[in-house]
Amino acid sequence: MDLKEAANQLGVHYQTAYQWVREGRLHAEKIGSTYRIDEGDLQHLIEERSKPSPPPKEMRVRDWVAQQEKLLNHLLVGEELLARVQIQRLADGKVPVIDVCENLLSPVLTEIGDRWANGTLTIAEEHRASAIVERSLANLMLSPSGRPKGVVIVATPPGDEHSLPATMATAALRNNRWITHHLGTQVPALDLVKISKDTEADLVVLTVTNPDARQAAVEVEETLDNYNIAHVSGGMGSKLRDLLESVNALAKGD
Ligand code: B12
Repeated sequence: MDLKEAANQLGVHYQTAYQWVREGRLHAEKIGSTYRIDEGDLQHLIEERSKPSPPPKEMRVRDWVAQQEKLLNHLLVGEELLARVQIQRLADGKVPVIDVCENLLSPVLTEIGDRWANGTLTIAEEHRASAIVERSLANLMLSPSGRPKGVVIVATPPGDEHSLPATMATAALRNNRWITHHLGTQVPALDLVKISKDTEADLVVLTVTNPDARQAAVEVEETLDNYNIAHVSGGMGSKLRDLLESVNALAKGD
């Protein structure tokens, strides 16, 4: 058969089939200006393509600083695709979400914050970088299969617009098999109470990054206490490992 027919049977564009011939992936004989493909060779390639692709190899990151420099460079110039591919590779390589957050994203965001604070980065550049990180995190938010440990609510208190740390907390919790209702930022205390009751949540996690929101956080905590709702708060520099330790202790009934 000719290459056009072979491409049809493979379900690919003619140009793709031609590329495969050039790469030696599809054996073809050139007769004059046309290519002839043997039926057996075509079937062989169709079978090869129908096999499931092997699972991605597990990855161990040896040099987090190099990863940080690479991501920072992508973020500083707004290279969203490269940043997302970098983060996705780590996720595909089964690098723990906590490590991606604490060894890569947090240090890079801290550097971006420092550059903003000392005037070497504009607000626009900072916003662009954090928005890319926010979108990259979406792919880390999935839960593995297995019996859930319980239900958790994650939010920031009124006055705290820093959604990224709360998103990271959610990613860590979900990866740890907690059903996690991610409410984003600035949730009023009584609404937190209501949703905690509605979802029969075991715990509320408050993420407080803006120091000016600390008083509001205390007020939210007091309200949750009044309704006997368990809660735990963490701020800038708090570790996700400590968060998981607190919630996992709850699952064990400590
Ligand atoms: C991005 C950013 C913003 C973005 C947020 C966008 C978004 N979608 O999140 C925007 C532009 C909205 C913003 C606004 C402001 N920001 Co800002 N921001 C940042 C920046 C660069 C990154 C924040 C971040 O995500 N950090 C990385 C996090 C993930 O690191 P982390 O704190 O270690 O987080 C861990 C813990 O939180 C833990 N965790 C989460 N939940 C829980 C729960 C528990 C129980 C535990 C144990 C752990 C835990 O998990 C995280 C991952 O490891 C920081 C820089 C920095 N150093 O962080 C400044 C920074 C936090 N911002 C700062 C400031 C000043 C502001 C503004 C006041 C600026 C202004 N004048 O308007 C406003 C405040 C707005 C408000 N009302 O909240 C300052 C705060 C200074 C201070 N005194 O501490 C910082 C430090 C910048 C700086 N170097 O000066 N900001």
